[in-house]
Amino acid sequence: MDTLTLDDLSGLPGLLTEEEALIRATARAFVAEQVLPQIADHFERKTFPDELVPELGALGYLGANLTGYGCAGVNMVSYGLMLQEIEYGDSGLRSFVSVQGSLAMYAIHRFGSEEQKQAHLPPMARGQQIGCFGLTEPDHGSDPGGMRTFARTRGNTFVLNGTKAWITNSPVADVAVVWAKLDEDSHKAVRGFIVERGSKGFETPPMKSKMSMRASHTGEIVLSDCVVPKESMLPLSNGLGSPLACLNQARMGIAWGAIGAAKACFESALAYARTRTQFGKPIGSKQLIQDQLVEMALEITKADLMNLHISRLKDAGKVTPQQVSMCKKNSVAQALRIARMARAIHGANGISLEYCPVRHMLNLESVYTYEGTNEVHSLIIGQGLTGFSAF
Ligand code: TGC
Ligand code: FAD
Repeated sequence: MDTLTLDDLSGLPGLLTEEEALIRATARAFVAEQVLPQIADHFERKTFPDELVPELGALGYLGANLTGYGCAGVNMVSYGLMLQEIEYGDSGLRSFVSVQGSLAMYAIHRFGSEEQKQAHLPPMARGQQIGCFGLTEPDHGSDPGGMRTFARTRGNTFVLNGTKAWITNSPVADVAVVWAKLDEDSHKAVRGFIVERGSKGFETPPMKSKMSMRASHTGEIVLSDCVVPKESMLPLSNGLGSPLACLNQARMGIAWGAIGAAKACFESALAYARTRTQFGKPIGSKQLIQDQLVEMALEITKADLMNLHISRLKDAGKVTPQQVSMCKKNSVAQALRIARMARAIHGANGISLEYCPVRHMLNLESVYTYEGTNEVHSLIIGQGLTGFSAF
């Protein structure tokens, strides 16, 4: 008999414009041809497919929802759809695209001078300059306002001191957007700085022993009397709200992306359940397995429709940070649940990299924590509902 797909259940294709559908199909083909055949091997060897970066640029995926400076200028829905397809491949590759576009490029686009935009955005859009975004510190993750990275004025320069930890792309970044407190400022307001590789006192050692996001470069940014020109400061950045505004962009993309990983896990579990036989019948004919598959499909459908709705609001300039938190929290928590269920449906084979669920499951543990942990997003929404800050 004919079987239903996730798209049949959600009706998502009927809610997309022709351009959005084309962007989705192109990203799907790119991932099928260039990512899926090699990604498990990269994950196992703890390497990143660096050769795909120029291709990501050529396809217009880097800073895709920014306008001008060689960026594609697509809407949030199109950007979300492309991130979903990319994370169907691997969360590490989607992280690369998110950090490059939604964090490093967005920060320069929104808070930078015209000279900074001209110098960095076109090569970053082409994938010829790699960026990273340094907000988290070893002792300040959920609470970035407590950061201990400082910028001190010295003549025509700033001298930066501090350490950022768990920074995606930092080991290979040509430019780092670093958030630091301005020492001379009585309020010690947080400002953004563009630090170029090669600056004296700038080091980016990789994080060791990662069991998640293995196909992704993750490192520290160590600033030891790092001297940068005065023009390195992002002139329009002012206060913690500046990096948090960048997070709004990235979090919405992550909400779409995580459901891409969930879809890959669901499809793998469905295919396995239809062919794996136990007690003389396919396990997919068993009620308990069907119940799990239905649960996965339901959560994927709900997340897709919520992400689409909130992204349409974002495209209309009407979204709130709490709505973005809802999407990030829901998508990632459900994707992680789905990955675990899919892993279990594969039995012992589920712990092998031959099947995708265990790789996605391990990656999603990072996604659950970064860009605001699951709990931080509860507190953001909870504050909105009650009026009380419970951080
Ligand atoms: P709070 O006093 O609430 O806010 C400080 C200022 O910021 C404003 N603000 C926002 N502005 C824009 N968008 C938002 N979402 C905003 N949230 C707050 C706020 O209005 C205020 O402005 P002003 O003018 O009054 O000063 O700050 P708080 O210190 O109490 O902290 C609030 C909290 C906990 C919500 C925030 O710090 C937070 O979101 N913590 C989580 C940290 C986080 O998400 N880090 C992510 C690092 S980057 C990353 O993980 C990249 S991984 C990417 C990848 O590989 O894909
Ligand atoms: P903590 O803040 O120490 O939290 C520990 C636990 O306490 C969590 O469960 C948290 O939910 C809980 N908790 C904290 N505060 C509260 C509270 N008030 N009430 C209740 N519970 C609370 N950062 C960047 O700046 N740039 C990057 O590119 C980047 N990439 C990353 C890539 C990876 C693979 C990973 C794993 C992380 C990355 N991060 C990045 C860091 C990430 O944003 C932080 O890990 C995250 O913000 C959480 O901070 P933390 O790890 O210090 O945890």
